Amino acid sequence: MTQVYQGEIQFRRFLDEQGTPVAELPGWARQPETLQSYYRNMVLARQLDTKIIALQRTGQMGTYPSMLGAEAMDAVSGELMQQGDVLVPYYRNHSLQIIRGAEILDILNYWGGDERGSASPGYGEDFPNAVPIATQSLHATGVATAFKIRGEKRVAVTFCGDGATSKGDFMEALNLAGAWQLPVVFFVNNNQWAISVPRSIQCGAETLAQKGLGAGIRCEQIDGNDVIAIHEAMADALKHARDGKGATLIEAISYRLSDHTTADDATRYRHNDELKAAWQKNRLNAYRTIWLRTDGGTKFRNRPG
Ligand SMILES: Cc1ncc(C[n+]2csc(CCOP(=O)(O)OP(=O)(O)O)c2C)c(N)n1
Ligand SMILES: [Mg+2]
Repeated sequence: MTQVYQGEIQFRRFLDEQGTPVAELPGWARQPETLQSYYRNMVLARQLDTKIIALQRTGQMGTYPSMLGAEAMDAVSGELMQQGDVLVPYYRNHSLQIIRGAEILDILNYWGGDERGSASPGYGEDFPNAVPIATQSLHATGVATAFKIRGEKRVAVTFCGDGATSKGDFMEALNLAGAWQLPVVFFVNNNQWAISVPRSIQCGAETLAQKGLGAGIRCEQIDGNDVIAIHEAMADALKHARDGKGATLIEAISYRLSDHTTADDATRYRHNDELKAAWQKNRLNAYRTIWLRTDGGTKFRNRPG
């Protein structure tokens, strides 16, 4: 027999759990400005999340999906996407929507049950939240098809969860993106749970990233808590799409540190030990220690250590 194809998936990571470099850092990561903007975005996301959950618990807000543990992906993606790009979000991208121009009030309105929260001018051409799982993957390919036909150097960026990658819509979207070389980035927040279904039993593949291999598109796995890895992966994916080379699938390994939504109680189906271990991997505190030094983060050594 002749081997006709062999694929591999790379995992990108620059910082360990304490925020110490484990690989050569890119040049930009030695300047404090970009890192500080990521840190600021993450802190704002966490504060808003805490506030909204408090509002929900006191009867002033509807059912709400927390961003806890997903802050880094939004923080970086929101800075790297251009204004003319189109975000096709899922229901855990509130912070990304705010970075791209939505008002906090829009987010509060939407999750408070007022659909006008999806219609404010702050969203520009970005799409409203998709609560039906994985439908937005196909919408993003539609947007990317329009960009391609018009010859515009714009990119559609869409997010979904690990569970969404089990749906036909997601696989169809990947297939079309590969067949037509569409300028789209599929960003999968693999937070290990689809409500009460763990990642381990929802898909037989070793990685979710490798679903891109079958569609003929670029794909990689990254540490979803590592802002530098997210930056590098997203910047490469956006450039690839803008250069007319087609789509990328990024699988970011994270953990849903919250209940699925405020209507859920995760203590009924997952062990506390797992949650505790996941908190150790969340770097927000490690980033704070590094970036709040007076030198603004320049103490990062540009070598593994
Ligand atoms: C088409 C469809 N089926 C079922 C649901 C119910 N549902 C809401 S969230 C969810 C799990 C999604 O998990 P995942 O894709 O991993 O995203 P996460 O919530 O973990 O970020 C399901 C099944 C839905 N919203 N839409
Ligand atoms: Mg999930």
